[in-house]
Amino acid sequence: MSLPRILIGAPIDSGQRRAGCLMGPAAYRVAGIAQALADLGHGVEDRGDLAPGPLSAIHSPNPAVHSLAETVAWTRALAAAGQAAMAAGFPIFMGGDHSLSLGSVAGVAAQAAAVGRPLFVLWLDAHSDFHTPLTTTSGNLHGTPLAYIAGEPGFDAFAPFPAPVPADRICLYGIRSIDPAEYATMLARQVTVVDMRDIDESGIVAPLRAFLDRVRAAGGMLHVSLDVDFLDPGIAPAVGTTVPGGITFREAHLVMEHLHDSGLVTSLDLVELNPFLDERGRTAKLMVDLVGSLMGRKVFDRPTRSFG
Ligand code: HAR
Ligand code: MN
Ligand code: MN
Ligand code: MN
Repeated sequence: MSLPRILIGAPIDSGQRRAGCLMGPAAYRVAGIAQALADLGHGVEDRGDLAPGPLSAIHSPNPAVHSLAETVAWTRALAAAGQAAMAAGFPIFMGGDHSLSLGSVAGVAAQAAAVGRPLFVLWLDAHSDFHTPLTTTSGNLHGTPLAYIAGEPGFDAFAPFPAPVPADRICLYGIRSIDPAEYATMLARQVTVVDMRDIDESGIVAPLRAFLDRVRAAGGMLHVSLDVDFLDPGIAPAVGTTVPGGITFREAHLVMEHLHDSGLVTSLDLVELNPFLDERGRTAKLMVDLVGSLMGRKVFDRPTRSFG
């Protein structure tokens, strides 16, 4: 039997300004995420929804930043729950906006360090989320988690990231919106960025396969962070920050199938779903279907088909 799939609800929406992401965990449950995993033969444990701890009075030197204390409190709660879940199985963090990953990946990274294995991060997103609290102009902390994960300075209000992930273990995929400050940092650090032009020119599989080969060669664990806006808005309208020209239905399932067959994925974030913006639950259902493909659903399995 595979590791139990551990569902962790994180109704966090302090990382941006549009209300609704806090309904995300409920929408995933209504869309049948637990049953979908059980149908694929996985044990499932739903640990319910987390809550942030008490808030402390903290302020950012950058006046644009909002809801810092809430986001710090959520990060602490998520890191603790994430590390515990990682020690017990395969955590699936159901957000919540993308500031969730400040905490989920902190917990996952702490546990990877505890077992002495290198952690890799695959960021499936329209956006690069590589701001720091000092460089963000929107003040929305959902645009910052990758910089925290990479160990960039500027996160003084947060606990130090437990085991920063070196740039060469981070791959951004599906990117089509980068702010100038993020661009400068990512260029300097040599993070792998697979943007939509790369995908149009190479196809959806080749750059993914190259990254997965690196994870495998290093004996790594792989955290996948799936932002709803990775997908094209035409198939996934329930997100506050849509960017045109996204990943198609077929490309998205193919990514998930390759991730499954690689056997490398050890934890997953589902972020930015805003059910208030959805159309009859179609985005929530699509996300659950994609989780199904990532967790082993096949249309037609045959031993000669090789992925990864
Ligand atoms: N870069 C922009 C900002 O910092 C947009 C960030 C939007 N992020 C997300 N997650 N929706 O990817 O405000
Ligand atoms: Mn809000
Ligand atoms: Mn994001
Ligand atoms: Mn995004």
